[in-house]
Amino acid sequence: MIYSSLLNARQQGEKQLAVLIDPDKTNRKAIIRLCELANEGGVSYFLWGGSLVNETQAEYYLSLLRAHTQLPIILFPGSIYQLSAQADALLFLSMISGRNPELLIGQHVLAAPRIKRMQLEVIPTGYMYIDGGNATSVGYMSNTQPIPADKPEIARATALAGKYLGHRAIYLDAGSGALRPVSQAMIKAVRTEIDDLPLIVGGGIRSQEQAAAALEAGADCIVVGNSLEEQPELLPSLAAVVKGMALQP
Ligand code: 1GP
Repeated sequence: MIYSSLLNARQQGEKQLAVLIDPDKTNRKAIIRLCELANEGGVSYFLWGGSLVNETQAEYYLSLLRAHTQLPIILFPGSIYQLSAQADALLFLSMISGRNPELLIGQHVLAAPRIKRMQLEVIPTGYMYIDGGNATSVGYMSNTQPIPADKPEIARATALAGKYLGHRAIYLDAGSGALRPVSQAMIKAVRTEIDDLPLIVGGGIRSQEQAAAALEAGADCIVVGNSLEEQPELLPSLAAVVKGMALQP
């Protein structure tokens, strides 16, 4: 079970790296190359999802991923068209930073019977969009405003509400291609409120320093997409940072 592996890693002080494959931005060759690099070690999961992907593309790219890696695949869906039984688990995202009812409950009602039929492992996740200094697809597509980057107290209260609502994980996301990743102050503020819930952080992480900063502040799992799409060869160095952080007391 994927959720147990997130929890176990947290309990054992291990940090994790997830590679995001966004089918809107990638191609066959790039996916195969990322799989080769990820299979060498240091990657815990593939996250899979995008803004515009339809069902046909979803199945095609998931089969491709399945054929080239044994690593767990977690759906990070941008819409109900991105559900697939080929994945191992689903982040059942409720966009708790926003006030769009469709992304708090509406789409979930449409998705739930399909998810049940697919027998996917469901991980209820409080998803929080944090301002990363630029307009991103998530902001535009979700029709929501991000939490301002200099308001950790709002992020903190939102994460606490997410925990009380029963979410099993919190995802702080500056959005794919963010100019600035989520700050350490924001990550620390959220970490203090959510006890042992796994904290996933992504958006705009491009360097070893940024990866280390997020993990040091309290992220359990970082998600990297854009920078690996541009430069897949960065993967081993990012994986080394994640592994190194786990070894620290
Ligand atoms: C976006 O958190 C992910 O939802 C990853 O962001 O593509 O900027 O790495 P990047």
